Formats: sequence, structure tokens, C-alpha cells
Amino acid sequence: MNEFRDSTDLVGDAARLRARAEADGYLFIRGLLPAANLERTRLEYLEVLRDVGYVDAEGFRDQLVNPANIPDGRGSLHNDTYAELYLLESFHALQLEPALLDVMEALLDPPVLAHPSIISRVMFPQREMFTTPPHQDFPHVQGTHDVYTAWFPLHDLPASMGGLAVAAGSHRRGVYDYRPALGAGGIAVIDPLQDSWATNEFRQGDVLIFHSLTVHRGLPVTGDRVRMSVDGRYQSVREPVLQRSLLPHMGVTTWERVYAGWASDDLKYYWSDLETTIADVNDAHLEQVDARTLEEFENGSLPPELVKKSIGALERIIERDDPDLRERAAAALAAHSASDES
Ligand SMILES: O=C(O)CCC(=O)C(=O)O
Repeated sequence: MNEFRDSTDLVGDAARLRARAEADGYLFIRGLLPAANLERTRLEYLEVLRDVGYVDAEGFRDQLVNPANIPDGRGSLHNDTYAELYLLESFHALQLEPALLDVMEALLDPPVLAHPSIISRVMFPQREMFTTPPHQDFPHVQGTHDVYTAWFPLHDLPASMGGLAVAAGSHRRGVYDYRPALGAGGIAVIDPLQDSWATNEFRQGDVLIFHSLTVHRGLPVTGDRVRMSVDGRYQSVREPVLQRSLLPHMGVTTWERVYAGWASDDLKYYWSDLETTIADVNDAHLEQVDARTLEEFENGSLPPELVKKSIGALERIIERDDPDLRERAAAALAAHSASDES
């Protein structure tokens, strides 16, 4: 795999940052975020993870996993622990760091809206099956193509802790076709995009920024430590945005609960003075992946661990108005229930 092209020396030069992001679909910037602020969030995360037993009580500062408490069928946190992390004031402040906002203002038509729906990922080691599959953010984020994601680990990230890879230049070909997959997002780009993948080890404070059409994927966490990272998303206020991007990620909690314990009011509802236009959810990508799921279900190529998950896709097809697909989905479901009963 290639290394990222380093764009650290372009910081402060809006035109060159924009040109590089448009050419490659991503920017890798060393030391953009203050390491001390990341360290604070890292330790706050680890205290929560230690209290629920996911990391070792002694080695929690080293992010050492407690394998006995990691469920077999999971690559990441239960929602109740995620909801606890979501309360942390220092975590929400990270995506609003001035240096990061300056880069986003260089890439987008200001004023910039940082989606309040910030995302955090805690990835357990030795769970390769749940590694984030190759995908673009657009099918999830929607609203406008002109969204940039900032992805950064809370800590130094050696290769054994996984990380993120991008397919350089993949943002120029629209929305790709997908198949169902395990791991964050649940869908995988079918095109292998060989030879275009790039990644890097990170130091605390390094940031990867990529366009909503840039294909990216997680890398397996192979050691014995958890990987903890943040995704912030940014767009121009002038472009439409989905309502869910203004709410806590996946509805894990509410802003009232998030804000109840904060020391300062400064960042609460920071977007409320911005005039946003709410976009309708577009199901076109979901329909494509549902049809592909049906095809794989019918021809028996769906991996066993996805069969149960795919029932939802078949049920959605039955609710839609394509008579041919509906008939096939109903037949596939009937065959599945018959085989379950036998
Ligand atoms: O951190 C990860 O593994 C996945 C991040 C990502 O791709 C996303 O949130 O879109």
C-alpha cells in the first residue's frame, strides 16, 4: 500500500489546500490538532472503558483490551457505552478546533457547518471481520456531495492499531455500487480499486481529511490495544443537510442529556444560529444495495454471517413498488423460513 501524500506544508495556503484535496480526494496533515486536547479526551474515554471493563484496570492508560469482556460477535462498543462517551464535552470540542475549522473553510464555501452528529469509533483488536469496509460517506451523509470528513485517532497510531486507508482519486467517479458487509456502515464498495490505496501511521494530532465521495476503509486492529478515533463532518451552510446530521449520532442519546453535565455553555447548540436547509433522505443507494443483497441471497453467495442481517433488506424490498423485486424477495424469504424450520 502507498503512503499518504503529506499536505502539512500547505496549511495556511487555502488555494493549494483546495487544489490538493480536489486532485487526490484527501489531505493528510501532521500535527493539525493540539495533542494535549486529544490526550485529555483519550484519558476520559479510557476511564469510561475501564469502568465497563472493556480495557484492563491496570493497563487502561495503554489501551490494553480486556479480552474476557469483549463479546465474540462485536467489533465495537454497545450503544449504552457509546452513549456514555457521547456525553464528553472534550470530545465534542475536538471537531471545532480552530486549526481544523480553518482548513475546512479553505475547502468549502464558508460559513462552514460542522455536523453536530460527530462520530467516535472504539475498535476492539482481533476482530478483523468487523473492520470498516470500503465505502464513501455520501450514501450515509447525503445532503450534498461537498462534505469533508476529518478522521483522527485520539492517540499515536502504529500499524498494529489499524487505522484508515483511502483510495486516492476515487472521488471522481460518483457513487459506486455496493454490496452488503459487516463493519461500520454495513456496505462495501464492490470495485477493489487496486493500486490506489494509501495509508499511514499517525501521531497524536495528525488528521486525515477526505471528500464524501472518496472511498476509504478501516484496517484491522491486530495487536492487543483498542483503537479510538473521531470522525467530524463539514459542509457549507449554503448546502442542504439531513436532519439526522444535526442530532447525536445514531440517536444514541439526546442533546439535553449530552449537555446536562457540561462545564461551559459555549459550544452547546453551536449551529443553532446558522441558517441550514434540511434535505430529504434519499434511499437510492439503499435500494441498490438491497437489490444486490437479494441477488446474493438467491445465488447463495452471501457470507453466512450476513444472512440474518439481510432479512431486513428483503423486507424493505417487499415494502417498495417494484413488482419483480418484490416477488423475488418474497420467494427468498419464504425459502429462508422453510429452511429455518427444517
Ligand atoms: O474508523 C473507522 O473504522 C471508520 C471511519 C469511517 O469510515 C467513517 O466513519 O465513515
